Amino acid sequence: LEREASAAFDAAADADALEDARVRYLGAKKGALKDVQKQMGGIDPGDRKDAGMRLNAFKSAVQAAFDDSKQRLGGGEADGIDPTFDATLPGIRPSIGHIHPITQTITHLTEIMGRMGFEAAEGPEVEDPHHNFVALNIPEDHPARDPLDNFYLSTAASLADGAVARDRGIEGSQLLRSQTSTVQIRVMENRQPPIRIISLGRVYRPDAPDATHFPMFHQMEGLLVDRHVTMANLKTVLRVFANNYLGEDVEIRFRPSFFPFTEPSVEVDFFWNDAWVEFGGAGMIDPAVFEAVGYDPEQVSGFAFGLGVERLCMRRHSVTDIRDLYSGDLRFLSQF
Ligand code: FA5
Repeated sequence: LEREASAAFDAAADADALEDARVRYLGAKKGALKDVQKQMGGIDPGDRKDAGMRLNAFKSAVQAAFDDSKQRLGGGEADGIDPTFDATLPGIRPSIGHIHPITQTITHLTEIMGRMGFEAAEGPEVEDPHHNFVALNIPEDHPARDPLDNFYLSTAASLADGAVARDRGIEGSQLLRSQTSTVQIRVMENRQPPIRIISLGRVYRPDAPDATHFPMFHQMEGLLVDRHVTMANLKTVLRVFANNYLGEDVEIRFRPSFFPFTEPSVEVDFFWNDAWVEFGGAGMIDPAVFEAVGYDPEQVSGFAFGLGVERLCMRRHSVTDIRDLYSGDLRFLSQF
C-alpha cells in the first residue's frame, strides 16, 4: 500500500491530481490509511503494540511521499517555506502617524526664538474681554469688538440674565481669543520686567476662508519689556528671526500701521511670488497697556509682535493655499 500511494503521488501531474491522491490514501474519512487504522481493533492484544508501530511508520512514509510530491509541484508549504516569500525584499514600514506641519512649525519657531532668549508662555483659548480687548486698550465701541468679527460664546455665565452673548459682546461674556496678544497681558499681570517671552497658539476669527485666511489659525506673539527698548531692537529681532526661518535671502519690509496696544505700530511683509505678503503686526507697547497691568510707563519700555504661523509655514514650504493645511488630506500632509 505504501508503494502504491507513493507511486500515485509521483504520478500526479498537477495540484488537483495530487489532492485526489491525498484523499484516496490520507483522507480522514475514507482514505486507505483510515481503513488500515480501523482494522487495528481486530488485532490480537499481544500483537497490537507491534502493529501500532508499523502503522505509524507507514503513516509517516506515506505523508513523506506526499510532501515530496507537493514540493515537486511547487506547493512547498509542507516544510514551512512559502515559495512566494522573499526574505531579501525590504520590509514594509508600519504606519505610525505623523506630526502636523503646523505643529512642526511651532516647534521650529520656538527653537529659533529660544536661541534669542525668548521663553515660551501659554494662555487660554477661551478668554474674557478684559484680556482680549480692555487691557489691550481696545475700547468698548472699537470695531475689533464687533460680535460679527468674533466668536462670542453662549456660556451659562454670559446667558445668566437671558441675553444672547452675541448681542451683548460686553464684559461678562466669553469669547474664543482673536489674537495671542492676550498672553502679553496675562504674563505682565503676573511678572515684573525684564520680560522676554513668546506665545504660540490658536486664535479664532469669523474670516471667510481663502488662500491666505482661515477661521482658526495660529499666531506667534512676542513680548519684550525692559528699560530703554527701542524700535531698532524690534526690527532687529524680527529680521534675525525671518532670516533664520525663511533664509538669508528673504526680503522683509515694515509698513506704518495702527494697533490700539502699540505706538508706533507697523505691519511686516515678506516678498513672495512677485508680491508683498503681510505676515504680522508689531510695535512699541502703548503706555496705556503698561498702566493696565500696573507697570510704570516712565520706568519701562518694550515691544510686541504677533505673526501668522500659517503664513510663515506656507512660505517656507511653498504651500500656496492655507486650506490645504487643514484639509486632513494625508497625501498632502505626509509630505512634511
Ligand atoms: C494682530 O492680531 C495683532 N495682535 C498683532 C500684534 C501683536 C500687533 C503685538 C502689535 C503688537 P493682525 O490682525 O494683523 O494683528 O494679525 C496678525 C497676523 O495674523 C497677520 O499678519 C496674518 O499673518 C495672520 N492672520 C490674520 N488673520 C488670519 C486668518 N484669518 N488666517 C490666517 N492668518 C491670519
